[in-house]
Amino acid sequence: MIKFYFHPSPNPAKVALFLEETGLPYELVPVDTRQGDQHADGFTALNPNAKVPVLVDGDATVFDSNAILLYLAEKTGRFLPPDTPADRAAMLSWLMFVATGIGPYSGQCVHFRHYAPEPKEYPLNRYDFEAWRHWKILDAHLADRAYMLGDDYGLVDMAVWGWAGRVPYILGEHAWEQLPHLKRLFDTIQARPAAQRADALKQRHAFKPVVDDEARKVLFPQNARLAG
Ligand SMILES: N[C@@H](CCC(=O)N[C@@H](CS)C(=O)NCC(=O)O)C(=O)O
Repeated sequence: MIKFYFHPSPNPAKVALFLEETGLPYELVPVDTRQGDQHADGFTALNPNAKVPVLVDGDATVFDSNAILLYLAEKTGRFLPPDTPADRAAMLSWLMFVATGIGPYSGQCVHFRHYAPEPKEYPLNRYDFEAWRHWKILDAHLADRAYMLGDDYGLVDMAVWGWAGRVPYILGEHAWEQLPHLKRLFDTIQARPAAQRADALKQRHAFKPVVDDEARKVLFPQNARLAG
């Protein structure tokens, strides 16, 4: 059976949604990143990048959330666009836009908005600007289509959903007012039973609820050099 290494955070959420949409049987393996589980030898043997999600399917090990989405879509033949060069090009472009733009800039924006010590005006200004710029590109793209690739819900929408749930935390509490098309997509996906089931996975394990000093040490180990 598929093993899904999970923490209730944006990148694993995308994969949780795909698994719940397809009904593929899987075993949930909690990785409490606030307790440092991602640095355990057994886990880094699966993902040398020490981050969730990871999927183990027989002798196949896949890490990086968008790679996992593509792997599962190709395995099941589900949630892929029509097999034409133009449709596949659009799918790859937007999937990689989420992987290399939305995710990393949103993650850094969260870091500087919520976790970094002062002075942070310069990095917050940069990452807030870049995160907004990426989210506004998605919003404009969604102005005249129901889903990321047109009329049909698919794996790119799932990749967007994983991060979209955190938009007010990433960009500020009134951010949705400036992203109406994205909000419409998010609400549409959020209403799906599979999204409710994916959200509920966090209740399957007593994940550490706070980012305290101990959690900061395992999440941001580079900061130890700055202390004292
Ligand atoms: N590019 C990776 C990024 C994965 C990632 O950043 N995962 C976060 C949770 S959303 C994590 O494991 N954080 C713990 C850490 O950085 O130590 C992906 O898309 O899967």
